[in-house]
Amino acid sequence: MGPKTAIVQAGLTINGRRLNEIPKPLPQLSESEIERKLCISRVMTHTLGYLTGRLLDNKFEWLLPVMFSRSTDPLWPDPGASIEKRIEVEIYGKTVRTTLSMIIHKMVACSLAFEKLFILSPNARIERRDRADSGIHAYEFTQLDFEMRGASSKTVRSLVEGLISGLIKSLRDALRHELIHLGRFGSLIVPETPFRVYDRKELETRFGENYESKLLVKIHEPVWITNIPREFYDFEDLDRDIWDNYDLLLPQYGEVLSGARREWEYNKIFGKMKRDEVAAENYEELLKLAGERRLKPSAGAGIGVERLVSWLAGAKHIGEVQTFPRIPGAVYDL
Ligand code: ASN
Repeated sequence: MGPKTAIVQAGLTINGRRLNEIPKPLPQLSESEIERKLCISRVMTHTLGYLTGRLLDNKFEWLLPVMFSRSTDPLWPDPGASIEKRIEVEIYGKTVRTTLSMIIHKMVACSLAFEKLFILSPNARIERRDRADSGIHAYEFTQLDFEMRGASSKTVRSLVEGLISGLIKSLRDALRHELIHLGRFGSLIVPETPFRVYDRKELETRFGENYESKLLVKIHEPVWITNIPREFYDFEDLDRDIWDNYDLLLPQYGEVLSGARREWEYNKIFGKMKRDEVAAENYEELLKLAGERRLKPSAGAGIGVERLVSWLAGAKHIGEVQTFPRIPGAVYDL
């Protein structure tokens, strides 16, 4: 019996949730829990195979991720962000940050070299520990991040709709037994396309500031929310006060994707950094490229892989979808 099992039996809690209710580390799972883990893992394997396969069919280039950079996503200002700690370390005499998302790398790579690209990218976001109870936050997760030069938001949204509905169809064909075991075969239906699109301003008028949680319990299929004020890299029409960006929301499970058409002009990017008090010195290369007009218009998005699979598999907690759970506030040996 390891020390953590002893804690579970003592009935201690993390953030008000009994420790044995949050997903346990792999070595502590019972046989039937391992069986469930295996079914979820097959959904994950199929999902990764399907999505990467479809992107490759569409002539996307598959890039490998990086983990330390001088520039990473500021995740600010972002209404959904809840970062407790930002990891900065010094290597070779320079300060680098662990990847919060590869948005900056995507913009640069898409502008300079690859018209269409995707990356399965580990993101380390040290979420506030009270997020353990949300069941949808993990302090490390993987994004399927993609970007397309010259694309419109509509093109990206249609691509995503095709990917999600095709994936569900293919899962139902290939993993019937696993979906039945997970109690998801009856309820996981192929959503109709195009998905419904809501404007954030209209939702605020209808539901108030907490529009997202109110909408989540009303919907039965994935829906888009557009026009969300957030980080400098999403395109903002300053005259009309409209953001050309989007989130994809899954029923109950919440935001599974965020994306946008991007800014590419130096004055706008630099002006927005100043306005939002984002440290421009952390984005020297991006600003230099924008100044030289080498940054190109693009659009893209990132899919939270574990959240998508949580919804597909009907997971009780996102940690169930991770072989080695990364639950805010709960650090295991593995
Ligand atoms: N991946 C997102 C995007 O493409 C950015 C993020 O994760 N914050 O816009």
